[in-house]
Amino acid sequence: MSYQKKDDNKRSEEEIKNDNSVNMVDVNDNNISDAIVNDIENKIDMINLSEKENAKNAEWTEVVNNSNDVVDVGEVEVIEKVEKKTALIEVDPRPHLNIIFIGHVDAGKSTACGNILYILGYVDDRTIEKYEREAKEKNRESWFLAFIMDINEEERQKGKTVEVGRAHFETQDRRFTILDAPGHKNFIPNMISGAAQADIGVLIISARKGEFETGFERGGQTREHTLLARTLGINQLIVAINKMDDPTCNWSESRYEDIQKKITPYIKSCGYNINKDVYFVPISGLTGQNLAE
Ligand SMILES: Nc1nc2c(ncn2[C@@H]2O[C@H](COP(=O)(O)OP(=O)(O)OP(=O)(O)O)[C@@H](O)[C@H]2O)c(=O)[nH]1
Ligand SMILES: [Mg+2]
Repeated sequence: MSYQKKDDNKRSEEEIKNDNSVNMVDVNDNNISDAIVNDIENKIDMINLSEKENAKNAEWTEVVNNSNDVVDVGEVEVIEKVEKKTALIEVDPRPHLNIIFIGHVDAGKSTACGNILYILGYVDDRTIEKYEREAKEKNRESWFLAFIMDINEEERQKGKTVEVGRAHFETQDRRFTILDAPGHKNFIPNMISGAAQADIGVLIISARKGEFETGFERGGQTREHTLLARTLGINQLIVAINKMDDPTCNWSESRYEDIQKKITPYIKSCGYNINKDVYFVPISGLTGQNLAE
């Protein structure tokens, strides 16, 4: 590109000095005019370059949008993870509830939890038969359903839950996680950590002769667990009066009512509204009556 000084040679120096359109540069100075020309040329080149880059970027975006092949592996993984997460949220919109089973040692919490899973079809017959054999070998025949929840050797050997057991089940419109707390007073810290995660509590009380009395009236864990549950934010309580099949009570209405009458004032004193937040039910965790409903 060249710069033409047209007709300037015909004008007097005075004229040229007074001409504002050319005053900004000394038109006689070839070096300066060349610098300006170069500068303009550079600017044009830069504009062309950025236009080219923009076009290239647009092309690239189009390719990325149309094909996964050009996205690197790391990006693909991130996209897949996000898609999976979104899919999970979309696939299962049912609400989820954590239910904790609490109560005095040997009240039948693990048996009830295990039997719920069995009744709902989460445990097959072969596994149950295996647990029956194992329980027999350990002289704990009646504990075979508890073995569904009590999975470590120490728990099975002693017939006592130590760690909070966890299991999942679902119904048509809800998903549940059951938490099986230990009843023994030595494991209260574990019970607390389980109860702190729970939305609803199931207080299991044994109706067997002597067991209700030990668990409630003689300093058992029934009271402590109820108070802890309330303190830890469990606002709804199902009180399941268990072992109703046992020969010492044999589904006796008077035994059920007697236990209900004795325990109600204590539950109230923990802060529960008996009519609104508490639901009583007679059950047998072992035979499964009133369990899954
Ligand atoms: N007859 C009868 N026995 C039951 C019932 N539920 C539990 N048992 C028995 O009670 C004993 C203790 O049962 P578990 O389920 O281990 O009791 P738990 O409340 O989990 O005990 P911890 O975990 O030690 O607090 C076992 O021998 C069970 O067979 C029941 O509904 N009827
Ligand atoms: Mg247990």
